[in-house]
Amino acid sequence: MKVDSPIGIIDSGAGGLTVVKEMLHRLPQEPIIYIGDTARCPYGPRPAEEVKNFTKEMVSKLSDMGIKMLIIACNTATAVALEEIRSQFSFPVVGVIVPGARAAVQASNLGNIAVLGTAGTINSGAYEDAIRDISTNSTIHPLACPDFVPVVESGQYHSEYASEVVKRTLLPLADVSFDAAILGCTHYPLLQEHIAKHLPEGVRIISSAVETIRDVEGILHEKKLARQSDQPVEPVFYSTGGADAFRLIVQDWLTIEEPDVRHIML
Ligand code: I24
Ligand code: DGL
Repeated sequence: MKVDSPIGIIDSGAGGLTVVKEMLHRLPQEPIIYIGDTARCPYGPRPAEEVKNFTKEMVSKLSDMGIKMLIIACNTATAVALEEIRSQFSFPVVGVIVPGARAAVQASNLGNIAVLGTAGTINSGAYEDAIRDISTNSTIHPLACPDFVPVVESGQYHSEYASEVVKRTLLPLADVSFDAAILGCTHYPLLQEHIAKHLPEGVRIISSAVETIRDVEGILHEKKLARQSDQPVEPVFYSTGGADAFRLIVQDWLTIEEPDVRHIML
C-alpha cells in the first residue's frame, strides 16, 4: 500500500536531522528514508548547477526505493533545485523555503523580514521570490552567514566563540528595521539562542524546519497518503560519507541508541 511507503528526506549532510527531529516529534508513525550527502557537504558555497546535479542524484535513488513523498530538507538545495525536481517526479515534493516564508509573513507586523542563509540560498533569491508571491508589500533583508555552518560542524555551537561569530555576522542588520527573521538553513536552529541574543528584542524567529513539517502533515492528509497505524517506526539513514561518523551525530541529536545508518553511493 502506498500509505505505508516511506517519506524520503534529503540533505547535503547531517543538518537535515533538524527536520527529521520535527518529523519524529509530530509524525512518529511515518516511515522515513534519509539521504545525507555528507561526502560532498557543504552545498552552501557551491555553484547552483552543481547543487542541482547532486540533489537530482539523491532523488533518483529515493525514487527507485519507492517513496510516497519527498522533503528537501536542505535550504540550499530547495533554493536551486525544487522546481526542476517537482517537474521530473510524480510524488509530492516539499521544500523548506515556502513554509518558512509563509510563517514569516504571518509573524511580521511591519512586513519587514530578515532572511539568514548560506551564500547559495541568499544568492538564489528564492526566499525573496517566495515572500513576494505571498505578500506584495514585504521588505526583505537577506543576509548570507557563511561562517555559521562551520561553527556548528566544529561542535562549538554552545560556545562563547559561536556567540561572537553570530554577533559579528549579524552586524549588517544593526540599523535595519525588521520584526521577523527566518532561519533559512538546516544548521541555524542550533544557533538560535545566540541569534536571538544578537537581534533586536521582539524579533520573531522562524524555523523553516518546524514550519515545513506542518505543511507535510497537511499534504499527507489532503492527498490521502497518511499512514493509518499509530505505531512509531524507526527511520533509516543513508550517508554518502562514513556511516560511523554519521551514526554518532544521529545518536547525539535524535537520541536514538542504535540507529540504522548505512553507506550509500550515488
Ligand atoms: N554537525 C553537522 N555536520 C557535521 C556536526 C558535524 N560534525 C560535528 N557536528 N559534519 O551538521 C558534517 C560532515 N560529516 C557528517 C557525518 O558523516 C561524516 C561527515 C549539523 C547537524 C545538526 C543536527 C556537531 C554536532 C554533533 C552532534 C549533534 C549536533 C551537532 F556532533 F551539530
Ligand atoms: N543544508 C544546508 C542548508 O540548509 C547547510 C549546509 C550546507 O551548506 O550544505 O542550506
